[in-house]
Amino acid sequence: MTTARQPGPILDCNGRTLDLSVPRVMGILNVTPDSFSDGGRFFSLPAAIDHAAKMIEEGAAILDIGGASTRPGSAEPSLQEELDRVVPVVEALAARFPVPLSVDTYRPEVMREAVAAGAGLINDIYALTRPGALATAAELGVPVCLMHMQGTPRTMQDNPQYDDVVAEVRDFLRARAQACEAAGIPRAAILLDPGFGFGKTLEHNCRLLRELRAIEALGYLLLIGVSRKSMIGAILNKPVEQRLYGSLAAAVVAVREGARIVRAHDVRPTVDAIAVAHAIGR
Ligand code: 7PM
Repeated sequence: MTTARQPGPILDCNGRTLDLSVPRVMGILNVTPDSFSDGGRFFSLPAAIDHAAKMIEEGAAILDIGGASTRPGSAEPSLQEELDRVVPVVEALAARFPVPLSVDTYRPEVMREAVAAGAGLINDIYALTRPGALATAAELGVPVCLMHMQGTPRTMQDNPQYDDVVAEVRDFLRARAQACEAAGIPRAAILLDPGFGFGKTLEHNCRLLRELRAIEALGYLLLIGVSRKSMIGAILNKPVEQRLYGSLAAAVVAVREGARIVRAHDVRPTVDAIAVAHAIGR
C-alpha cells in the first residue's frame, strides 16, 4: 500500500523548514544550571550538544531551548543569566544541526539574540504579553507559539479557578492570536498551546485535553506539552522518572484531537506513539 502524502502546513523557521503535514515532536532542551552539569555545578555545553544530537537522531523535528525554569514557585533568572545560558547553545546547535530551533523565552532581548544566533521559532509561555515581546517577535519574522497560563510560574498552582476552562483558554488564545495578526505575524505562523499545568488543576487539564478541538476550531496550529508533567504524576501517583507511558497516552490523545507539535523529553517513544495515532486517523 502506498499512502499519498497529504499537503499540509510548512513553517519557515528562519530559513529552516518545519513540515507539519504530519504531527511532529519538539525535543526539550533545558539549559538551566541543574541540567547538563559538568559533574560539578557548571553547565556543560558539550553535554547539551550531545543531548541535542540524540534527540535529533531519535526523530525530533525541532528542538526547544529554554534557559528560564518555569517550575511552579520558581523565580526568574536575570536577563544576563538567561542570555548567557541560551545564546551559546543556540549558536552551537545552529552550526551543527539542520533542524529548526525554538527558543523558550518571554524576553525581547533573548528573542533578538537567539534569532540572530539561528533560532527560528519563539515559544513564549506569556503569549507575547510582556512589554516589547509582541513587537519584537513580529519584527523578527519567525513563527510564534502562544501559550495560555493563569497567573505566573510563582503562583499559578496556588488555587487555579475557572468558570469554564475551555472557553476561557480559547478566548485568551484567540485574542492573543488576533493581536499577533494585527502586529503583522501571518496567521500561518501562529501556534497555540493551552498550557497544560500552567495554572490548572488535574480536572482543568483533562477537560482541556478532551476538548482540544474547541481550540483547534480557531483555525491555528496546535502545540501541546504534557511530557512528564504533574498531571501525569497525579493520575498515576508516580514520580517524574516514571511518567513516560502516561505521557505517551496523553500525547496520543492530543494528536487525535488535533495537535501538530508535541513537546517532549522522551523523543523516540513519542515519535512512535504519535505516528501510530496519526496513521489510525481521527
Ligand atoms: C519545571 C516545571 C520545568 C515545568 C519545566 C516545566 C511548556 C512550555 C514548559 C508547554 C509550551 C515543562 C515545563 N512547558 N512551552 N514550556 N508548552 N509551549 O514541563 O506545555 O517542560 S516548561
